Amino acid sequence: MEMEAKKKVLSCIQPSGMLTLGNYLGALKNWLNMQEEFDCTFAVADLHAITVRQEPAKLRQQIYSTYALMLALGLDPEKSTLFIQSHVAAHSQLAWLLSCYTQFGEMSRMTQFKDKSAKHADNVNVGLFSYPVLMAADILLYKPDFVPVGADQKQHLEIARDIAERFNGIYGDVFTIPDPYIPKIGARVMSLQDPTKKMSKSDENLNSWVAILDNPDDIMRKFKRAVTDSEARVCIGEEKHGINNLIGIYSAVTGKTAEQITAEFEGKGYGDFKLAVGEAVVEELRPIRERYEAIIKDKAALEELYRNGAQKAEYVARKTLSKAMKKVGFVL
Ligand code: ATP
Ligand code: LTN
Repeated sequence: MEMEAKKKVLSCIQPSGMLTLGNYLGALKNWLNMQEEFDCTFAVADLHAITVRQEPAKLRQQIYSTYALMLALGLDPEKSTLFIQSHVAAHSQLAWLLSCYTQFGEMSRMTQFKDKSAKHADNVNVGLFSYPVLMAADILLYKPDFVPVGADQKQHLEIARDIAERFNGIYGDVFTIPDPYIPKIGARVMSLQDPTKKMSKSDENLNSWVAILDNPDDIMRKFKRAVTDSEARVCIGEEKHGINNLIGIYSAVTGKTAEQITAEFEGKGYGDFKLAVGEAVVEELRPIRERYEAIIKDKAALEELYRNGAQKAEYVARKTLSKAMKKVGFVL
């Protein structure tokens, strides 16, 4: 019997600071789960990171660190293609092409642009505006079937699909139309201090987010201080944003359902529950942090891996870019 080709997956993550438990549960953990079943390509989206001003030395450090974290997580360069976005020029090249097939009006509706331009009012640059076009290029170059992301990226993925459909509508079958892959649990991890807001590494309140690389003491402290409510019953409730979030985190880490969690903590207080969530998170993240510390020390090995990864990615990306350019009428 002929082996069916594996379906393809692509995703990227920005090296824009310490990655959080939200990034982990919303995106990275799924990448790992998909690695065996799919043909996966994952990148550090460094080009996206400069849509907000970055300090050069810090950006460089974060690119290394994000790549090392992908390895520490268990992503395997033998099985998946792991690379750094700016190393494959086709991303910027296709982004330019696609920007000429994207309307100003549709970009203006992107909620992330509205949020980020309000937050960085002194630097509302054109890159921040056209960011979803570059993201569409990242995706379409690799013809993925699925793109695993957190819920906040859904709108960007829809635009990528619209752009691809428009382009295919004019020129024939160039791009695959990708489907989002958003986890049922963990797609939207909320701030521990204001659980109506998404957990974000750019939040100034350091108790509001847990970094994947935080040490166990810090993780426990942050969970102990997590905002809850006055009802003192561990169950999902419409107004129980803090507890809902902690149940979501505990469920994503342990695989238990909300009902099982409610049963487990029947008759116990929030104090016990917070400790249990903290401990589960500490144990989930411990091996990642330990592997990370070993990997980040060996820059030469890292460099070899990301160079090989870029070569593999380049091969695929070039083919798609050439096809798109030919269709448009460029002389190759
Ligand atoms: P910022 O918080 O600074 O706005 P970000 O963390 O949203 O940045 P990325 O680092 O690019 O931006 O996000 C990488 C992935 O993590 C995306 O797929 C995103 O959907 C997911 N993600 C980010 N925050 C959360 C969260 N709180 N819950 C679930 N998924 C998240
Ligand atoms: N915009 C995404 C990061 C990102 C991405 C991508 C995700 C850049 N390119 C391609 C999926 C596919 C973010 O901010 N989370």
